[in-house]
Parts: sequence; structure tokens; C-alpha cells
Amino acid sequence: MIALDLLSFLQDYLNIPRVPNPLQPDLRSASLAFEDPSAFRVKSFGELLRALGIFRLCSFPLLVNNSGKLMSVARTLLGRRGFSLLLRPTIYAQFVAGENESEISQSMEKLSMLGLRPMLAVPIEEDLGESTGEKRYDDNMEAMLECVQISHSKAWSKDPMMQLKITALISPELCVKLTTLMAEQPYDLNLLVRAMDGESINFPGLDDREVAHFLCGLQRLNKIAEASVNKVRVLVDAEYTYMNPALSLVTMAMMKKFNKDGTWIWNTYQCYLKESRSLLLEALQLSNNEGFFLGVKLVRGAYMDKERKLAEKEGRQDPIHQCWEDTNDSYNSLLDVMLEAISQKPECYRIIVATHNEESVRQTAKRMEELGIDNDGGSVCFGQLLGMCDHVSLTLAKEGYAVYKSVPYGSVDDTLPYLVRRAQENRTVLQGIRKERDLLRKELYRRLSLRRGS
Ligand SMILES: Cc1cc2nc3c(=O)[nH]c(=O)nc-3n(C[C@H](O)[C@H](O)[C@H](O)COP(=O)(O)OP(=O)(O)OC[C@H]3O[C@@H](n4cnc5c(N)ncnc54)[C@H](O)[C@@H]3O)c2cc1C
Ligand SMILES: *[C@@H]1O[C@H](CO)[C@@H](O)[C@H](O)[C@H]1NC(C)=O
Ligand SMILES: *[C@@H]1O[C@H](CO)[C@@H](O)[C@H](O)[C@H]1NC(C)=O
Ligand SMILES: *[C@@H]1O[C@H](CO)[C@@H](O)[C@H](O)[C@H]1NC(C)=O
Ligand SMILES: CC(=O)N[C@H]1CO[C@H](CO)[C@@H](O)[C@@H]1O
Repeated sequence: MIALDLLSFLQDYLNIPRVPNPLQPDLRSASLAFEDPSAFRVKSFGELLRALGIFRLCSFPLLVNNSGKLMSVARTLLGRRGFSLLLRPTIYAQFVAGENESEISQSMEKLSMLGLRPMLAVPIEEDLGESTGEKRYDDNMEAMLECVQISHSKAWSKDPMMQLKITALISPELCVKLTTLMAEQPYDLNLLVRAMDGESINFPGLDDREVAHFLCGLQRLNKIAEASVNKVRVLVDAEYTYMNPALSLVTMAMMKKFNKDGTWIWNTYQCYLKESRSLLLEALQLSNNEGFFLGVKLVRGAYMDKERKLAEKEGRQDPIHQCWEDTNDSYNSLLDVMLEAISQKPECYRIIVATHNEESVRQTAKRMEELGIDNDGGSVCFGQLLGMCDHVSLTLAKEGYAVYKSVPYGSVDDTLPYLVRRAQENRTVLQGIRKERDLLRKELYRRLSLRRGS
């Protein structure tokens, strides 16, 4: 009875078609059509409702555009505890793994049972203008070291991975300055490697304070890399174009030092950048010349709006491709470059295809087959965010591909900026989610009709 009321309520609220919609035929998941709602059978009723509710909320542009403001108003009105009570069972539970080790363990175990591999991310969102001081960066390093340990400890998955943000360990201000300097005089990778080994290097162009901070930062990165070699793959995030060159420089130095016999450090390439192709080709060349393995996280890019605004303000040319179709072409062509490289030298290169885009995922699978690359040979894997496009992840896992879910963790307060960004990303991941909503609805409807029938 309750199920019936709920059903009609849901039908009105979620526009479920009232035509009887019996069991879906088992679709050919072999072709990765991503149209099989049975991917969601592993979810509890509550989880289905939660996902639907949240995606529904994300469909109101006004709400999404102002989510940051709304959240801070709510936090003021409800107080810290009340706010946490509101967010914890809803948005937080959808997108965040938990706060303490036991909660995180639970989430990871659940992913593991679904055949998905967790990739932990310490959500430290910060940009220019925040206070500096080594202590804060040292604290961040401790958090990252803990992340290495959690990722490795319980053998949640084969080949564990985690994400790392360099601006959590070296100040964004310094990364910007390095980027400016690098435009005139490129730094030698060996200089950075020697600094990581503990030598006191004097970097030209930086003052004493900056040199000291840079050396500390490189030491922090060195510690994290040493802790993760032979255990956890460390995927370095790409951020804004005004600091990416510095981030890449540091990442390449880490690769040179740590990727001699295995791909432990990976870099991220953002295909929405016009220069992404030349950046990737340079990296391939460098890894060849310097004799280290190259791990690539291929993404479209998350900071489009801000990049464009900044370029306009500074009167620079827009660094981002003109339209989504151009970014799409760029993504698919870089994907091809990497897959070709892998098919020729499978031991030297690795890629994680980090996208929610079904077409890109299908193209990867197709090219892998054409080039004779194993589904689970370790050189190609897929990545999506926790709580987003589960139908893509679950289908891929069912087909035997290696699939990672990027899993942020931390307190409600610490993860808030991350959640705001997730909400705003909806604008662009729109197509994928609309389909996910349809599939969620179908699965919910199926369960409700089963209940009604019994
Ligand atoms: C595991 C994982 C790790 C990630 N790590 C990073 C990271 O380190 N750095 C980072 O920046 N992002 C990262 N992202 C986010 C990623 O860059 C995308 O923002 C996100 O995945 C959406 O892209 P999509 O391919 O999934 O979806 P799609 O819907 O196929 O594409 C959306 C993307 O297309 C691009 N786009 C949209 N409109 C336009 C337009 N008008 N013109 C040009 N381009 C447009 C934007 O990049 C947008 O994000 C990561 C994502 C995942 C899943
Ligand atoms: C939301 O923000 C986007 C981009 O900043 C803008 O194009 C859109 O018009 C906004 N929508 C609303 C309803 O405010
Ligand atoms: C973890 O956090 C949850 C929710 O805040 C709490 O109920 C639980 O007791 C905590 N566990 C540990 C081991 O601290
Ligand atoms: C995306 O790019 C691929 C390869 O370039 C192309 O086949 C596909 O049609 C593009 N998708 C869209 C929607 O333009
Ligand atoms: C699910 C979905 O597509 N939601 C919305 C995401 O945001 C854009 C614009 O902000 C809306 O048009 C979508 O409906």
C-alpha cells in the first residue's frame, strides 16, 4: 500500500511514464550501450531515491549557479551541527566516502563489491590568496601520507591509485611565479631531482624565501612518492593554465626519479586546452629521452569558466577550445595517440581514461580491441567520480575493464567546496546525468511494480 502511494507520488514528481513498463530486455552490454538499468540493481532503494532527488535538484540552474551562496546561508541559519545533519545523509552521502577511517573503509568495501576500484582524493581546494606558512603544507603532507596508507592498507583493489594536488604542498603563488619564469628560462629536471634528494639547490629567479619554500615542497613530494612506490599509483591533478607548467615540471621530475621500473607517478592532460596535444607529445618525447615510464590521466578539464574569464580580463587569447565539439575531437585524438603508444610499447605507458562521456568510453573500448590491448592488462583503465554516471562505471566493470571511482573523503566542512564544484559541473556533464536519471527511474519503477505485483 505504502509502495503504491509512493509510486504515484514518484510518477507525478519524476515524470515516470504511466504506460506499463515491464522488465527491460537484457540489452547487449557487450556493445557498451549503457542503457541497461540493471546496473543499478546493486543499489538500495534509499540510494536510488537519494540519487534521483539530488540529480533532480541539480537540474535547476538557479539552484546550481548559487549553490555556494545557498550553502553558506544554510550553514549560518542552521549552525554547524544542523547543517551537517542536513547534508550528511544527502549530498554528502552521494559524493563523499566519509569522514573517518571506518566510514571510508565501508564505502571502499562497497565499491570493491561492485567490482569498482576506489581512487582516494584528499579534497583540498584552494587557490591564490590564502595564507602561507610551512605548517599548513606539512599538515597537508601528513593527510596525503595517510591517504597512501589507507589506499594500500586493506588491499581494496588490485593496483590502488590516489589523487594528489601539488598546490596542497607547494604554494599556488610560487607555482604561478615558476610558470612565469619558465616561459623565459626552462628549468633542468635534474635540478629538481637533486633537490628532492636533499641537495640545497639555488633556483635562479627566486628569492631566498621562495627557494626555501620550494625546497621544502619538493621534499614533501619526495616523501609522498617514496611512501607510495611499489604500493600506490599517485595521479597528479592538473589545475589552471597559469600554474600548470610548474605543476608539470615538478611531476616530470618525480617521474624521472620514481618511474624507472614502474609507473608510480602520473600526470594529467586537459584536452580542453588548445595546447593539449603538443603538451602530451612533449611528455611522450621526454619520457623517451629520459628513460622513464609515463602515466597519463586524460581529462577534458574542469576549470573552463574561470580560465575564460581570466583570459578575457587579461586580454589574452582564450586557452580553451572554442566549443565542446573541438574539445571532443581533441580528447578523442589524444586518446588515440596514447593507445597507439601503448600498443607499441605496452610496458612504458599507462593511461586512465577519466571521463563520464559514453562515446569516449566506447571509442576507447573499440580502439583497444583493434589494437589488441587487453581489457584488464593494466595499461588502460577508466575513471569516473563517485556518485556520477554509475551506469557507465558499473557496465564497464561488468565487461571486465578496470574502473576506478574517484573518492573524496573528509568532514562536511572540508568537502564543501568540492561539493559545490560537483554541482556546478552538472552543467557540463548534463547529458550523462539525464540518462542516468532515466535509468534510475526505470530501476525504481521496476522495483515498485514488483512490490505491487506481490
Ligand atoms: C577521475 C577523474 C579525475 C579528474 N581529474 C581532473 C584534473 O586533474 N583536472 C581537471 O581539470 N579536471 C579533472 N577531472 C574533471 C574533468 O576534467 C571533467 O571536468 C569532467 O570529467 C567532465 O568531463 P567529461 O568528459 O566527463 O564530460 P563531457 O560532458 O563529455 O564534457 C564536459 C567537458 O567538456 C568541456 N567543455 C564543455 N563545454 C565546452 C565548450 N563550450 N568549449 C570547450 N570545451 C567545453 C569541459 O572540459 C567540460 O568539463 C577529473 C575527472 C575524473 C572523472
Ligand atoms: C548559470 O550560469 C551560467 C554560466 O555562468 C549562465 O550561462 C546561466 O545563464 C546561469 N543561469 C541562471 C539561471 O542563472
Ligand atoms: C565515524 O564517524 C561516524 C559519523 O560521524 C560516527 O558515528 C562513528 O562513531 C565514527 N567512528 C570512529 C571510529 O570514529
Ligand atoms: C566526438 O569525436 C569523435 C571523434 O573525433 C567523433 O566520432 C564524434 O562524432 C564526436 N561526437 C560529437 C557529438 O560530435
Ligand atoms: C540534470 C541536468 O541536466 N541538470 C541541469 C544542469 O544545469 C543546466 C544549466 O545550469 C541545466 O540546464 C540542466 O537542466
